[in-house]
Amino acid sequence: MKQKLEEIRASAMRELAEATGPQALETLRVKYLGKKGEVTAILKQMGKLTPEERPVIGELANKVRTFIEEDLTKRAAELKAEATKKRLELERIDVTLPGTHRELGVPHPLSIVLDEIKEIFVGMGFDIVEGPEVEYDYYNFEALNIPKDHPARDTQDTFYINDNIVLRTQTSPVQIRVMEKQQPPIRVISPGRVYRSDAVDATHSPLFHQIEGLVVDKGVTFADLKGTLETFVKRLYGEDSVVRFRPHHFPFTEPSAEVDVQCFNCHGEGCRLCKGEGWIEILGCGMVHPKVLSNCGIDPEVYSGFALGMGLERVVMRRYNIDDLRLFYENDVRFLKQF
Ligand code: 2NL
Repeated sequence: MKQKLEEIRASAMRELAEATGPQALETLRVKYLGKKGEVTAILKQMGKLTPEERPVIGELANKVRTFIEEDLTKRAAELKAEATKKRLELERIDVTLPGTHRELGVPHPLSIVLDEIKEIFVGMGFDIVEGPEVEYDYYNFEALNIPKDHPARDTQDTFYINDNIVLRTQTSPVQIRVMEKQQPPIRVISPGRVYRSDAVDATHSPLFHQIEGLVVDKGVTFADLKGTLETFVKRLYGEDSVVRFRPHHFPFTEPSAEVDVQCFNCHGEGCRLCKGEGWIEILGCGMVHPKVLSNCGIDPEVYSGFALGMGLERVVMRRYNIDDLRLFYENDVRFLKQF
């Protein structure tokens, strides 16, 4: 019996060393220590032994059981450590590898400058309004005092949807709609897409962007127009900018003017940038024509106002020294990434 116990101990040791997982360990535990296990079988046969043999074999059997129990625990810990090591090996990452780079977009140059322009006008108390790009002939021309025979109305210059409906050629119709709905005081700018039937080249596109502004209240004068626009130009081009108002004609304003800023490159001397002029035209403006006010239900005897309009593309081209308008619409990332 003593020899049998020694054999059990030896084979348990061998088999435990070969066990490869918790399932195998459990099987071995049952095989040796379970109710029908080999060590248990020995203990059950103790009755057959002489009183002298019993304590000796009993002690040995208990030792063997303890030994196997300890071995099971030890082997379980070993297997767990091995598994952890294997998993760590599998999950190993090389922190020195370059990361996967996510490309981040940037605002379009037209958006950058438009945001700046909006910010300046909002800072002076203007609201931003938007309106339809497909517009009635009435709002785009008639209400703005643009006569039926005006060249702007020519189908050569304007996209007609039908006799009454056009793609807006300026954002003024948005402001006409504001005046129709709302009595003064009015202080709004209307940025947006506008359309003209032009062939595409470096300086023309059938779609471009305009920003118009409108102020109507009691006692608004040309001095308010000059002050507001001078402030605007200085905020946009720098406080040391020199501004000039030059008489002009628009059907919807009277008197009207164009605003030039002195060339920042040659300071008025004349250079390539300003084409020898010394000045660069940036916007058109004027006092809202009384007929336009009355068209919208605003009494020109009580109220007066000024309006302005500018092309966004031209401002952006000058800002970034871009010589071809088509770059704005082609969405070539090599161009767009630079801003
Ligand atoms: C230019 C000139 C201008 C306006 C737009 C306007 C709007 C209303 C009433 C009166 Cl609702 N006028 N707009 C006035 C003067 C000039 O635009 O050169 N734009 C690119």
